[in-house]
Amino acid sequence: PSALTVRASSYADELVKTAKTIASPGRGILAMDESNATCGKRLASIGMENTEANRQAFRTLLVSVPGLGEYISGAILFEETLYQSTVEGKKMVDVLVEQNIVPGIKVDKGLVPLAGSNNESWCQGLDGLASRSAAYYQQGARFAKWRTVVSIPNGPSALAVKEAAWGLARYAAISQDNGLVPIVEPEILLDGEHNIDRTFEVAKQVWAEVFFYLAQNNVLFEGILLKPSMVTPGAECKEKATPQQVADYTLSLLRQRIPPAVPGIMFLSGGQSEVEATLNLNAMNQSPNPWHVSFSYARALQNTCLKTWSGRPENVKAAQDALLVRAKANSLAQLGKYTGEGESDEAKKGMFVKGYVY
Ligand code: 5MM
Repeated sequence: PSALTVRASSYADELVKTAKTIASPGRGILAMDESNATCGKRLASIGMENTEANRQAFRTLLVSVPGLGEYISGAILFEETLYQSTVEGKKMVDVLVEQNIVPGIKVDKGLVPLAGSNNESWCQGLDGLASRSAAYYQQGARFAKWRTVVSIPNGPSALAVKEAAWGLARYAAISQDNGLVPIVEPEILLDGEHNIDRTFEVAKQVWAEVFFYLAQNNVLFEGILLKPSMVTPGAECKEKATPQQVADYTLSLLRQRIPPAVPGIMFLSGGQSEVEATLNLNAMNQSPNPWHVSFSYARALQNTCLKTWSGRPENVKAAQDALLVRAKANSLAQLGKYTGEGESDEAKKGMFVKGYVY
């Protein structure tokens, strides 16, 4: 069918409303959708075993931070957490909704090697996605996330970019058909020695294709959210960029590629330190933007919190305070009012790991 004859998702109004709620002033997304393997790595870093009980304990700590909803509008969950209860026996989803936080769900099935490419990967998960999405909606999820990656040192090959863009577009259409606002996340990995101009070129190519296929798949732009990487030099590039440079390049990319109909741009942190991610976001919000420019961080929100907790019940309160500090700092950065004063050394530590595979 031509774009003009395609029926709109019966959820269209709700999708627009959900996207606007998530992209509301002074708020952003807490990404806490680590798959079991990744969560295991996080727990191992504080000497804990990767058991369901330990994952439940950490996620209970995260969702029940008092006052979190003032700064956090959405939380992305892994499937296990969507169906899980807190240690106290309350549904995690209900705890979030009580705080005015919209529950979301990671729907991709992870990355695998892309045959015929230069050692690149593609993201699986389209088979059965419609029925899974319908079940997640029933369970209380109102938005979804699909993360695929593009590697600069390994190409990116035309094949890898096309596959990433097409996969994101099919996922977005299926999500909207089932009432879930899709977060579109083509992460351009930090790995490499390339400079910021090279990242800018690759990002322009990637976003051009993503929007080409989103349009071909009749995705409602008002009912999606984006999760881009900021435009930075490769992690091993000798020239570092200031927050002002990152903001200039990134906003220039967005202006050239992203229609203003898209309500929210929720950046990933990608291995930046907690403070770096906040400073860069703040720099991007020094003047008005056509979209809500905010955060959807995992490591850059959770790191100090996780280290402070270290698996000890007596540290839960301090760890929750640490998460609130980061959430508030990023909320201020969304409003362009973050000053960077009084940050801890832990929050200034970078988290990039070369060749990191989740
Ligand atoms: C939470 O981490 C997500 C990836 O988890 P798995 O690979 O284990 O499924 C990831 O998509 C994350 O949401 C984004 O990369 C943002 O996280 P960062 O740490 O880059 O802000």
